[in-house]
Amino acid sequence: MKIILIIFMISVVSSALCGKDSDPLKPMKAVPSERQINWHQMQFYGFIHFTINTFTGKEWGYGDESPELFNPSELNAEQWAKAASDAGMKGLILTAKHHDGFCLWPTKYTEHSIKNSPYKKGKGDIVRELKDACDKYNLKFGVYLSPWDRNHKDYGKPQYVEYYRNQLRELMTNYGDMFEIWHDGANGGDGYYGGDNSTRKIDKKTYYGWDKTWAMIRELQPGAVVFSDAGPDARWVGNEQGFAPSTCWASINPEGMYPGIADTKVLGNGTPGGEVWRPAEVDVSIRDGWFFHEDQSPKSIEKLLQIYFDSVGNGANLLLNITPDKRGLIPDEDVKRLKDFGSIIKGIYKEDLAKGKSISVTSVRDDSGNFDGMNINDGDRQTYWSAKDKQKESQVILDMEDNTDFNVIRIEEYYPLGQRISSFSIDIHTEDGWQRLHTGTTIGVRKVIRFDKVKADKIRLNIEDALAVPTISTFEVYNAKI
Ligand code: FUL
Repeated sequence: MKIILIIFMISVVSSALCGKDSDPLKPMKAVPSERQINWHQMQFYGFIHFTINTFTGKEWGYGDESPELFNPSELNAEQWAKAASDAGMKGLILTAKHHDGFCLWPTKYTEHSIKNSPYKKGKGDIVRELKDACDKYNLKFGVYLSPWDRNHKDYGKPQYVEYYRNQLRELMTNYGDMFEIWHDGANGGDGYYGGDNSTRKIDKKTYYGWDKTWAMIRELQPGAVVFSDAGPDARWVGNEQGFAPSTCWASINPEGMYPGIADTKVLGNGTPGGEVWRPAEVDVSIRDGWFFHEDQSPKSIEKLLQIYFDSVGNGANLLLNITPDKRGLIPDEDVKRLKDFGSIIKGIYKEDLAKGKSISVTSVRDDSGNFDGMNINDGDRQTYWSAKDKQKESQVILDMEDNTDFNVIRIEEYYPLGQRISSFSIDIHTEDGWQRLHTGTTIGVRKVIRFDKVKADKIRLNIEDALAVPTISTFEVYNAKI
């Protein structure tokens, strides 16, 4: 009897100290991998489109351009990295080789490269220069290596696929850790092809042997997210205008999708309850073209902000392209635009007005403490609230105590357990009672919404429908100068 009593007391004391065992929440079928979670946290990074096209004024080089044309007079990769860092970007992806086949590093597999250009008398290596600059500015680094190669004589034959893999291996072995490898799905068919000047058709489903290539990437760069129209880690959002649709699921059913073959609507919206976690990345250029052209100018701050809310705000990652000019420098106007944009975005998140305010929820999953409402606004996006099992409709009410001005709300589901919410609304309590502020569909990894400034003393999140019992890891409120 004594022993039983002692055991009972120990268990009471330990549950008081550690919280009761909680009832584990069943994950959705599709959940992110660790590399995808790290990638989601980056949110915003940059693309650098720079190659022989910068000197010819083209967007797609034919593949017959002489390496002699590549001669940036003042190239400074640290200027690129600083501009990216000032913009708030967390990494840079470089076009190591675009469709024209010209390589920005001295690859041993072709003569069509920087080693036969006047740049640094053939001793240059822009992949190395940018990687070092990224290290200096604490940016992650990645490469774009175009599968389509309009220069290579063997394009369309099995030998070219070996060449492509050899180049990838070279890049992934000699330049340190990479956070993303970018496979473009574009292919126009015609090209120089070693002087053949022909049109070569390939079967996008089978030609490149993607499974083998991706297995090699996994082996050499296990932390790198592989991007293409069809993943396998991140998917193209289906447009180059700078937005993810407001309904954007991170999950998708992958059948029939290959790099260069995918339904753009599905790429945009994703698939509720889809089989695999394959989130969207929004790629868009700061200027009209992907490469620098004299007669173009950078997008306005208002346009960039709209792109930010329509991409990052809809749970996608934003890949904003910047265009070094013929000097090898990002034009002053763009540098300034990026810096201004970066400080505005940083300014939005200066003070979370919801943090630590009292919060009430319709139900809590259990009394372990692991799913409490206060996890939503404790300033930690890793802790979360969840309702009782099967309770898909729920409300969260945040008491702001006083009338408070705000114009931005940021919400996240606890997405390591999968994406659940399919319909929600937000109400505010003002002197005139409760009013509807916003209605939406998905939240997922992130929903950041902006609206004209309102004043309210309470904010209510109504979760109206979900695929499974919902989770919310953060609900943040900002009064931003935008
Ligand atoms: C497209 C390419 O054809 C463009 O030139 C650019 O590289 C863009 C990011 O992807 O598919």
